[in-house]
Amino acid sequence: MAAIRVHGSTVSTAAMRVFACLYEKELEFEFVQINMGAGEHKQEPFISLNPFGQVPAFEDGDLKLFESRAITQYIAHEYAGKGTQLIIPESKKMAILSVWMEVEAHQFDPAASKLTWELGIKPMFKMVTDEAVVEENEAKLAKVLNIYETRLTQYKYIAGDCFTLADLHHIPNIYYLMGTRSKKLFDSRPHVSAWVADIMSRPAWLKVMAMKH
Ligand SMILES: N[C@@H](CCC(=O)N[C@@H](CS)C(=O)NCC(=O)O)C(=O)O
Repeated sequence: MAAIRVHGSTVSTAAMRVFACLYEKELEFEFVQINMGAGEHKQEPFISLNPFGQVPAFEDGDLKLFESRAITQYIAHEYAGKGTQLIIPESKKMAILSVWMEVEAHQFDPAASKLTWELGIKPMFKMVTDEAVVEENEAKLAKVLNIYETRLTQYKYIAGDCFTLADLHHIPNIYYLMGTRSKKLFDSRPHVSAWVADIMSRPAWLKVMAMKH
């Protein structure tokens, strides 16, 4: 049995965030598929791993975690010597990286997740898209991306000159949105568009994509 286990679904943006991190760090792991359609994430044994009943849940030996961004930060610290360096071992630079991880979680993700749901996931399950929600959240996301466009004229990546967790955390929602009409919000901003092309072509992300087939 592998020491690292991820319980989740390859449809879940939060689970994909963890898979991308594990592949960047070149770590082996076991994927335990949770059948969300059957509600397995709301029942035992899953809710012993995450009482909030959301995927992913994570185990590394005795350590049990949930919340995808807490999991990626654990992996990046615990396995600092392996694979891609996703954090910065200098406190001021790390503080800036933390700022942009918070920006992703509290500015980018709320709007991006709603658009992923309305335009990416709902059509997959033949559910009807709520146009008012799309309009409201495209406007919110556009404002966030204006700030990213300015930031990315100064730096190649969102937290500085290197690819870090702050970039990685964005990838799953951007993956869904690039297959929807919200793609235009990224394409119309040249520096955002170049950043998207760069982070979406990382070999670790291509391995996450391969898990879906
Ligand atoms: N903040 C959590 C969010 C987890 C989350 O929303 N997971 C979704 C799938 S992406 C889920 O399990 N949804 C089912 C539900 O909430 O019932 C994280 O980053 O891990």
